[in-house]
Amino acid sequence: MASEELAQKLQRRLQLEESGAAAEGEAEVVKGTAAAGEVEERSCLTASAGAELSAKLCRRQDINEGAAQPRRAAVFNPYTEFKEFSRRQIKDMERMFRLYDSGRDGYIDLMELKLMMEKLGAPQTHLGLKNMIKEVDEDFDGKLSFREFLLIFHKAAAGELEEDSGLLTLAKLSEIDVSIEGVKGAKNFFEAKAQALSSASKFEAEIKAEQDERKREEEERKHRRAAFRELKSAFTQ
Ligand SMILES: [Ca+2]
Ligand SMILES: [Ca+2]
Repeated sequence: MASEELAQKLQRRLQLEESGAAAEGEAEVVKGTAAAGEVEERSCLTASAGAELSAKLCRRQDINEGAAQPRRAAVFNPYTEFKEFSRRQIKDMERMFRLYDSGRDGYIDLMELKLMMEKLGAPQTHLGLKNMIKEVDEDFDGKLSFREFLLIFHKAAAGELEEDSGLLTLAKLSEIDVSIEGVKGAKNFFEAKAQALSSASKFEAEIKAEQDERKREEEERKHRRAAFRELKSAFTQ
């Protein structure tokens, strides 16, 4: 049966439905709740196996008439979603994303982000890394998709990131020249990068100090335990 013929039949049935008359021999048809997406405006019938077919026919008819909405693209298109960036910038971001997605699974996970920040010269604490991901993790899977990665630069360029946040540091240390706001006194990108590096080395020093502190505490504990053992043996003798 030609699809046109089917569509005509369906159209006729829809008319019957709309005018309140029951279609002949179609008593089992249930008027469904509005179908999601492209068919809902046409009050297509859904909710039964037969209805599924009619929804398909309905869409076919729409396509024939040129009235169908294109299906929402399942593939994320960075060029249309991040119009503020040039193609070159997005290419650069993609290159950077691929470079640090060493597992090549299309995501930058916590360990990969850790390595990235180390390579950029701004190592972060475990908590710092988690917070970086959390700030752009739209789907809450604990890792960065390419879209979420672009969000970092989007937020950086829009001045939506804290001055000393890990994400802003990442954006500034990347080789990608998006005009970044919120950098006090920085005349240009390269100056911003120099500033970020100096605050990164400050941060590195802080991490080092934290580690030294932990080492010192561990030493103290050892000493105390040794002293305690000595004291105990003195009493038990
Ligand atoms: Ca990965
Ligand atoms: Ca995610």
